[in-house]
Amino acid sequence: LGSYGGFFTMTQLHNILDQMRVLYPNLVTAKTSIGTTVEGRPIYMLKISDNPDIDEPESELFLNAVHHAREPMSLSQLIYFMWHVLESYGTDPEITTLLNSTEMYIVPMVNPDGYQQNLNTNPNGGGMWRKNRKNNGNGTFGVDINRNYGFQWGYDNTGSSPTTSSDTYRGPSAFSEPETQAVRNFCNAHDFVASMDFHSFGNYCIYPYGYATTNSNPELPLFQQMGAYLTAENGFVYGNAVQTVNYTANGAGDDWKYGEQTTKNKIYSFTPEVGASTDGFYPAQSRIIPLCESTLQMNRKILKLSSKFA
Ligand code: 0X9
Ligand code: ZN
Repeated sequence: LGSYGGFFTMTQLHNILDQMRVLYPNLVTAKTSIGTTVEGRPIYMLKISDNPDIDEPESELFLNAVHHAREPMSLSQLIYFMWHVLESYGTDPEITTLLNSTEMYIVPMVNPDGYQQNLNTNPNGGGMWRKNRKNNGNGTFGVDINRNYGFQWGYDNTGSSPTTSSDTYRGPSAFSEPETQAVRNFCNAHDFVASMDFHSFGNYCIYPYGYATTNSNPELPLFQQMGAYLTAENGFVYGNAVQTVNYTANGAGDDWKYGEQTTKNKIYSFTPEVGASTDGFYPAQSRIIPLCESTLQMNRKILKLSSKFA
């Protein structure tokens, strides 16, 4: 547990990522930056696999967290899962086989500027900043980077806001933000078959599309099957984004990962919302480990699922 109400400070996160490499140099790369934020922070990525420093012809999985600054539980459970995988290699036959046959790419914190903003204002947790820290030039700050992706961006002018002060401000144009550009470029440079973008809260596991009430996902039955499989242990409510959370959202990362890349390498993308509604954005310290446990089997399963795709 970290010292930010039980969550990780930025320094603690960086130390953990470095420590993973020190302890498991044969399973994890050193942290590398995939882009630089508005305020100049690196967006770190680690790869976990056997022979991590070599690009092997294996199925690729992409996991990321903290698009939204006030959702630190999404980070904690991802770090927990990373340790689990690293510690299990060589003793747990399933994890061993999976790491031998897949490559996991992990961006634990897409929005470090927003996260640091909450750390600055509420050093014991509780800060409610959501967006990045773009200076909108009119006295307001922040773009919701989960409304800034270039798939049906701004669709119908609902499900994201053109108003700069809004918590769901979509930005001046699709991919206007360095954080979404970094994720886009990273995905385009890889061949991911599946992805999870962790958020909180609600104990959901949702999938595309979220931009419109009329769902045009051509593979809904397959997603339904995968959703049932992924959530069999934790009982998260799974389903299409709009029906599950009951609002439309356009320019979200999950829609882009699946929709925009259908002609190239379609990514089966999921958005888990970690934590019960009673947990809120900053669960009590005693809840952090149980919530990390709540996603463990689901996270193992997305790894297993990605190994099934060539
Ligand atoms: O609204 C969001 O960005 C996510 N929920 S949150 O409370 N963490 O902000 C859900 C996004 C789900 N995906 C789509 N609607 N496409
Ligand atoms: Zn979120």
